[in-house]
Amino acid sequence: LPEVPSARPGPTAPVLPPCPDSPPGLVGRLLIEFTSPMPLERVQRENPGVLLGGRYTPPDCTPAQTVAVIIPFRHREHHLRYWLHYLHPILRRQRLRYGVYVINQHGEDTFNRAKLLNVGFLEALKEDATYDCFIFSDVDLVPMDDRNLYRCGDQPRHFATAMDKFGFRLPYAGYFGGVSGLSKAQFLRINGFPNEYWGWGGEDDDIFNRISLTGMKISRPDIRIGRYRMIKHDRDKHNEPNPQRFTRIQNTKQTMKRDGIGSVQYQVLEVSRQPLFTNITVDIGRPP
Ligand code: UDH
Repeated sequence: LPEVPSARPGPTAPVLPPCPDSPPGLVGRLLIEFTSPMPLERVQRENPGVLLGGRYTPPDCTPAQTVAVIIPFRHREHHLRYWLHYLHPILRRQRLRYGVYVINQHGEDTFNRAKLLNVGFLEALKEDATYDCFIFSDVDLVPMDDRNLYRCGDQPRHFATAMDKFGFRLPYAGYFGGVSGLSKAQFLRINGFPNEYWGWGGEDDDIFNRISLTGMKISRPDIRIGRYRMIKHDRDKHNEPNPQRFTRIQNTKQTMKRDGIGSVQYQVLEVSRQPLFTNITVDIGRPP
């Protein structure tokens, strides 16, 4: 029989071993504080291995997943600098192949966190179709332990299980806010996130409902590992508590079929590749 030619990489492309399940070199508990100023130049200097647009690939192993980290954003430059300062080294130690996407809501209309996250999912995939894991993180949340691995698993994951502002425990059993992660397949299975939560609150509970209604179960790190520091801030302008949230979360079962990743409408105004992240400025419209 003729020998079947195998696709061998050339001598310049060494085959790296798979990245280990438990990365060596993690440090565990971390000291996180937000007092000293954090110039972006310093963060850039400290992260020379991060490529334009906030992309990183481990030099010494082949990761099982490609992770898009999606941050909903408007007017929080100061928080973003701390986030980048703390997270890039953590994600690097976790041996992730990843990219960071800041989804910046254009204009001053009411903020819409979940819709921005939908935009992030689609736009990250447009840039790199190999993303198969999506981590959605608020800009003001920094993990206090690098054993809290930013990866996807066989169920949707909630990472922020023990935030300082909630006394280092879950505020309620169904809490899915702050930092969460879904594989591409899990995200599509729930039709993504709702687009109709304008203003603060409820969208994370709607996402929790979507997950339960499709028969999935949330996975979480132990509260000793899932600890987070939140950067203290006042309520933002144009993100007032949404009075509709209580009735909306009663109706997820009906609304999730028509409202989600399949129906999101927006217009990208600018994509800019910064040294430590990709900024996507987007017009997502305004509440009806
Ligand atoms: N976000 C922005 N800009 C905004 C509003 C929200 O970037 O104007 C993003 C940001 O990633 C933030 C996330 O959306 O982390 C969640 O919004 P939030 O931080 O306002 O929500 P949280 O529940 O705080 O953390 C609510 C207001 C608390 C006021 C407390 C006063 N002591």
